[in-house]
Amino acid sequence: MEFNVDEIRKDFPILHTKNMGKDLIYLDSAATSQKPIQVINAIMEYYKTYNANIHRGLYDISVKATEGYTNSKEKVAKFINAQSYREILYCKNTTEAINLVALTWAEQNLKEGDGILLTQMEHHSNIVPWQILSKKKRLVLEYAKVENGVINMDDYKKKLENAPKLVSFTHVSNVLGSINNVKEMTKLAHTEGAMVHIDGAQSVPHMKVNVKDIGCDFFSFSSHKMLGPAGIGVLYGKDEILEELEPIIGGGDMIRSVDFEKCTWNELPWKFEAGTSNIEGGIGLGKAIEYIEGIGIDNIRKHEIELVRHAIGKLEKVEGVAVYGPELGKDKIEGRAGVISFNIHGAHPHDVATIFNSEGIAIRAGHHCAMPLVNKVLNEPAVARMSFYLYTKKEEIDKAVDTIEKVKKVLRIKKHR
Ligand code: 7TS
Repeated sequence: MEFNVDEIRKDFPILHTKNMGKDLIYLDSAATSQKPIQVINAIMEYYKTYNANIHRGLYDISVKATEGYTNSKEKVAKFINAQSYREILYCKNTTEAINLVALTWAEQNLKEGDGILLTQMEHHSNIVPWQILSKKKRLVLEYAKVENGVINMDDYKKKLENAPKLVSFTHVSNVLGSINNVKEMTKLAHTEGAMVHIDGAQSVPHMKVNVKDIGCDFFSFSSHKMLGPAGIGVLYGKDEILEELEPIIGGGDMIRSVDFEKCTWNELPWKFEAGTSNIEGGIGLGKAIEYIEGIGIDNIRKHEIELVRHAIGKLEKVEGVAVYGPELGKDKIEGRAGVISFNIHGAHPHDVATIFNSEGIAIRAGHHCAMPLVNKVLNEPAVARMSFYLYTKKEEIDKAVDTIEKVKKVLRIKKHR
């Protein structure tokens, strides 16, 4: 199918609304994506016509709801090339998915003195659960260095020599936009005998991800960043690993049988999903994947590469603007996702975002839940960030770049030397 951004935008009602009386320009898709009408309608249809609990009804609408929920797991499995939907655990979001790895596999397998290797570009959700666990079990946390916007692979290899038991890293940085070579990183970690978890919150929505090809043991992502509803996220885990793990939340649906003294677990993936599930979330996520597949994930990636090329080309010409991330240059664009963090010399990013808002433009400013990266590696208190998706237009980026001049004027920033 021909990729046509104007046609795509017709599916997103919010893109036709106003912000501060101006046409909304939404450049914060790394925080959360907008939702197409197909997803909104799928959720509405569920509530209007077949709302029922799943896995328990013998009546038609419950069977239909169960099918909708289970089918969505099959779609997720196919989308990331998992073996089967047994490997797809639903939870709240990427954060909860990572915590689930910490509270199950890591809790059940690590002991005092064991190491966990992360990188300096992680989101807090891939730092804090490990810090909590490390404190409890006296583990050793290390971070592979980030330099010039990318992971220093020599440092990564050196830290792997300390034989960490688990390595957990992001696929795409939500601040730098860098795309990590996760297949190579996984291979290296496995060679040293480590388990591998990958945070795919910023990759799965934007590029083809094949967990089997990558070879990782666990992989996490969120529905709300990939056109689906909030409140549902995915933890992929290899069947044989999940099979061995003990569940941590007990209750209805996750058991096969319960007696007064003991119980037995349900089969995967239900062993990890106690209680009534986020049914509308599953159905909405299934529809979001259908939508992405209709457009083609590779077409989305191509569109975003063009947007980044366009944005970098424009930003490079603006005086007094620092762009963070992997080295620039035309041949390097493909190593970047549609995330561009920047600062305007002499302007606090919060002022930048406020002035952008007055022009109808939504961007994010702050530490982007990656304080160690922003404060210690980039050495900034905060950065402003534009992020793109399939519905972003070059004209919107032009408007954003033009607004930088307005920021300079409003804040009376003198010519930068
Ligand atoms: N990992 C990465 C790389 C992320 O970018 C985010 C969210 C998360 C994990 C957590 O996802 P959640 O769905 O559990 O919240 N990132 C951002 C962001 O960049 N701006 O707002 C949320």
